[in-house]
Amino acid sequence: MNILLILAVVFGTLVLVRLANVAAIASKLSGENEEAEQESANRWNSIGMLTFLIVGLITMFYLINAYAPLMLPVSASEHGVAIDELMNINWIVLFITFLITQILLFFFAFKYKFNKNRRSFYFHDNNKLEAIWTVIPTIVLASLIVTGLQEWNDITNKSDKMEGLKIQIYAKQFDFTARYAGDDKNLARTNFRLINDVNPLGVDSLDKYAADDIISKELVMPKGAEIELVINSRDVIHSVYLPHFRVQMNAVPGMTTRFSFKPTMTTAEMQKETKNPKFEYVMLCNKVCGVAHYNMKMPVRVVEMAEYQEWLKAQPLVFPVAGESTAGASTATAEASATMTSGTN
Ligand SMILES: [Cu+2]
Repeated sequence: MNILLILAVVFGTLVLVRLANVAAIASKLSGENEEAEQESANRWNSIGMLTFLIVGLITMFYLINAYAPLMLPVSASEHGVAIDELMNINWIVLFITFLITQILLFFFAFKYKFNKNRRSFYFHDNNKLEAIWTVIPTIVLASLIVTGLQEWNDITNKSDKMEGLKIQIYAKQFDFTARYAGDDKNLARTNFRLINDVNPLGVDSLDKYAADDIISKELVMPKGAEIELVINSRDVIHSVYLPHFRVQMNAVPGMTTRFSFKPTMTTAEMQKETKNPKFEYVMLCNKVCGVAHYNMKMPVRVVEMAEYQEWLKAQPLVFPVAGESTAGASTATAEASATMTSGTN
């Protein structure tokens, strides 16, 4: 259907061009002078400019309206509200500038088409005019950049000194794994040399914080808590992208990146907000990292604190305690699994 439409437009245009050629030849044969012919061409060109402006503007407003439902819903994080505000200010400035320049461009092409009775006005330069169109955009752009940088510093400074709920996001081709710190609130150190089938993140079992670390294939966060994502990659550069929280940070092999934020709406609240009972948050990989990149994602849920505690208790430990499937590991068992791990390496 779309191809048919495109073909119709292409052939339609070709027919019009041929018709115009025929008309030009006909007028030449009938003895009309060249000047009249030029005038007619100018007139049609100027009408074309005006039509393009009007059709273009109508199409633009139509598309903005038609695709509005595909935009992200309100931000589900605290800093996201500020990012959205900044984004909106950018859009307003861009939109006003776009409208003024395009309307003037095409309207002037229509209004000031060649007129043999009009002489053009000549002036060499105008310093005042040049100063205006240099100074105003400079001030506007500089203030946009400065406010953006300030906002970014606020968001990332928090990451440096934050004492939040630490969750490691471990990316590899092609999935994410989350690790929670457990009761001791500290993530045990990891080493890629320790990675094997039973220890996919290479957690160092000799670390005193290792016993209660928990791994999960789903990112569950309590509403209202400061979350500190500790981000690592096993192979290539990935990106941790949580569009609904306005969070994005690269996962870089060989280094740790961080992002701190505070979720402000549970999944249930967002379902109400979007009037979509099937709404789910999602974490996506936002770097083209290989053949299955398109499918690299992780389900995300935000719940109330009590529900989060319940959920956390039910998750498997990185180093499961023999005869037990849930939390409550002791240091002794961590040491036992340490021996196991070093034995397998
Ligand atoms: Cu990826």
